[in-house]
Amino acid sequence: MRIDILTLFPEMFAPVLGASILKRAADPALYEKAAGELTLEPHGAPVAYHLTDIRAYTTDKHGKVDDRPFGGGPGMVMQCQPVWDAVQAVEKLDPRKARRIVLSPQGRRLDQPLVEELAGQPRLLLIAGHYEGFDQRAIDALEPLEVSIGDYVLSGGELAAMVLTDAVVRLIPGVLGDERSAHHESFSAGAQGLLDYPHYTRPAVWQGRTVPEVLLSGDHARIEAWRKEQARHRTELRRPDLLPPPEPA
Ligand code: 9D3
Repeated sequence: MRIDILTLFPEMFAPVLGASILKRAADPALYEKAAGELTLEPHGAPVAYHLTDIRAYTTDKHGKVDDRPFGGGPGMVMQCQPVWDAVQAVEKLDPRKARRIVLSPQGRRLDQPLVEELAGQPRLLLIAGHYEGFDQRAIDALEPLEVSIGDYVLSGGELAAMVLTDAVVRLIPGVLGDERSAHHESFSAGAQGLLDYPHYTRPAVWQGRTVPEVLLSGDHARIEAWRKEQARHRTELRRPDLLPPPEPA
């Protein structure tokens, strides 16, 4: 998958795309043996990131990309021209049709089903805004999917673009070292399911706190039943909204 990110702050992305799973996903050295079984980008990794500074496309001689809102009010609005021209230029860099996504507080709330749908696309083009947002005519012309990551106020769309990228990239075949990790969660915890059960590791006693006896028993049927019970109990307490609705009487 190719992921294009259009932003006024490309430098915000380097530390996030350059660490851990997101870094590995774009590293061709890790996929030399897997070629043939996986869909790889031209450089030989499952994912290619391409960052674009929207300011590079402004025709304003002072590099301006925003202006005051018509009708008055606080803040600044991102102008149509730089965003539109940046999208046109970037889309030409690859023949694949990009799924255009604008990160916006007005967007569809990101959830695991949407993440899964996006993970199946060959190319995403993420547009992150800053200031009060985009001139509505840019949205109307681009016809993007608008996506929000939740009901709280961020100072821009950049962190939202990184959250979406992280959630999507870990689902792309070949990216997670242990294929069970992503698969497992659709059956137990995670999306549409239950919260996770509690985890423990060594030492067996820490500051006088012990590990539940069942986990040391070696009885895998009992362990599985205990974990299911814990997951259900936690979900009832913390996230009853995730449970299937009770049968009507
Ligand atoms: C007049 C109210 N404005 C400021 C409080 C609205 C506003 C404009 C721009 C609020 C936030 C932002 C910047 N946020 C995003 O671009 C954003 C976002 C978010 O704030 N929350 C959750 N998901 C997202 S996706 C993009």
